[in-house]
Amino acid sequence: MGTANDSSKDISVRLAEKNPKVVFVLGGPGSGKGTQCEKIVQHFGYTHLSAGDLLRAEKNSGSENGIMIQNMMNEGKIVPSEVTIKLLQKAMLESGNDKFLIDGFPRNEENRAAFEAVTKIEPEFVLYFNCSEKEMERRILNRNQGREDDNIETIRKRFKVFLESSLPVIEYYKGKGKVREIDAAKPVEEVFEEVKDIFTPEVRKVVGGRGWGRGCCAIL
Ligand code: UP5
Ligand code: MG
Repeated sequence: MGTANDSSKDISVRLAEKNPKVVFVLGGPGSGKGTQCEKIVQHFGYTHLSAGDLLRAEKNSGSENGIMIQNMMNEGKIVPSEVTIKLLQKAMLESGNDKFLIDGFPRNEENRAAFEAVTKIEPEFVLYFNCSEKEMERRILNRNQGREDDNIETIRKRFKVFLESSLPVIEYYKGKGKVREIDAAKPVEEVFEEVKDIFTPEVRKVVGGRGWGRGCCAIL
């Protein structure tokens, strides 16, 4: 008879068979992760998985973890890795796609190590939206989507957790040469211009460009 362990192993094995391509999309609260992911999906055929959205859906489904998730999110705290990783794995398996933008995860060192240990997936790269707290706060307070954690008290806690726990994850990937950093304080379309460059393969940039100029020689 299968145990809980067997079934979590099973999901990891089935996911590994898909050999998914993963990009982690990181940045502070309100830096524009969700906004840019929507645009990447339209242009580059990825599936967008926001860890925060998956947790909110889990909370609303009345699951046994619902109250715990709600309490942690309202305090800006990081939900245990086990819960988030299961939701991400399930969403990846259920999707017909094999290219994923994982938005807002991993948020701390433990998230990162657990995801790697459980799924054996290494991200292709990490997209990091760098933005000032002042601008992020302004955006969140203007958002008006009824998110319970979009109040000034929780926003401050989210910023603190980002600085203390999430930035070290970005530093870790910087050390591996995997971070693609974007100035996210600019208007949405300008940010996306930079994002597009990162997702466009060198060869397509050259062929699709204005001609066979210097860019072409640089890659030959
Ligand atoms: N906007 C976007 N880009 C703009 C631009 N360039 N110029 C001007 N305005 C811009 O954008 C925020 C707002 O700004 C929007 O109104 C947008 O129109 C505007 P959005 O794209 O939503 O930013 P995003 O970075 O996605 O902000 P979000 O608030 O979703 O980020 P968080 O990281 O805070 O939220 P998330 O949903 O990822 O997590 C919420 C909580 O869930 C966490 O605090 C934590 O408690 C929990 N959580 C976990 O525990 N574990 C996880 O793995 C994930 C989440
Ligand atoms: Mg978001």
